[in-house]
Amino acid sequence: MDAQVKISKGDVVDRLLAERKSVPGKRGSGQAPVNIALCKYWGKRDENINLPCTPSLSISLAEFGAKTDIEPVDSDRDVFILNGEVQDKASDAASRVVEYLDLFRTEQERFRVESVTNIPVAAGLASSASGFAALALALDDLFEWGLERRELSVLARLGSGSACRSLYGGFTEWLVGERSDGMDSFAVPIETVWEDLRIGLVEISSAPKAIGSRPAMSRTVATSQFYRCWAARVAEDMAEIRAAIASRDLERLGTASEGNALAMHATMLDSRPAILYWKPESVQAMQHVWHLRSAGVPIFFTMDAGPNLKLIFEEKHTALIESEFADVRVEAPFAKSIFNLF
Ligand code: 2P0
Repeated sequence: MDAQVKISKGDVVDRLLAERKSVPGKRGSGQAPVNIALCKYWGKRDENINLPCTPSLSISLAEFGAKTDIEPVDSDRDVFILNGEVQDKASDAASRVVEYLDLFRTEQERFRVESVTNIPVAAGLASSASGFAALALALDDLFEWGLERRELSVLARLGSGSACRSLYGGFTEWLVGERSDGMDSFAVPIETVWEDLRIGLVEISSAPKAIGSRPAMSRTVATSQFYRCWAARVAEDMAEIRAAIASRDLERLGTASEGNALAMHATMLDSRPAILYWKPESVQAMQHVWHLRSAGVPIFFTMDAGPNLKLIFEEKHTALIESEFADVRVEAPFAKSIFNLF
């Protein structure tokens, strides 16, 4: 494919839906889990259609996610209701939903989208990934496209990159792909079940971030010299994390995941101007993890584009972790079957 041709989201949708129905039914719904990256997505090779520079790998949380219902409305504008509240059409959340719906509708069609999330506001988890995955599923239901998961993963990716990983429970890998239209850049499930694995959510701050992950990623790619090492870092960490999952080796999983998160933040620190999401309490919590580890407790952390920590450990250390980290919320990613969140 000619790398010079600029592909739009509309082009991708046309390719995926060429032979599909374009008349909506009465109603559609979908639900999708939150995911936490163990090997991070940081940096796009195409900002138009959210194509990543590197592959990434995540774990979905069994109990947190979004459920979305959609129906056509006889109105001159869309309505987006989030957790029972109608969102102002100028808000970031509503405009992203409206822009996404524009990809699928005829000029006159308007929709009512009602989304409910059960993600605790204070848990420090992003909701856009589960939100766009649930919306892609709801649209598939509404239009009766009957798309495969990997095609839905491509559609979800157009809303938010990491949303492509929220189409599955458990471990998921987002394949980087090489095509300029991104048809080979979608997520696939990793079949391993690791029942004893636990994720601890440590909330440091729920204040709005100084810079969103989208512009932060873009600035890192444009200005960070350290970013030039990122692809090699990811290649090594992906191999480690895949092997650790296959053998259910916590030490190996935690070492590679924690190191990958720190390396991502290092690329941000080397950006001009520098980007630092950590608070003093984030550093304290990291040092506490290291202190516990030096005392023989196998516990690791990962961090995303924010100040909060996600702890990685096994079930047998739950009581200890709960006593060491006040207010930690412990999640069992394999506790329930997903897509049955509500
Ligand atoms: C991740 N993050 O892998 C990484 C780690 C944040 C840090 O994916 O612009 O909201 O919609 O593609 O997916 C956050 O970025 O960005 C993210 P867009 P997205 O989970």
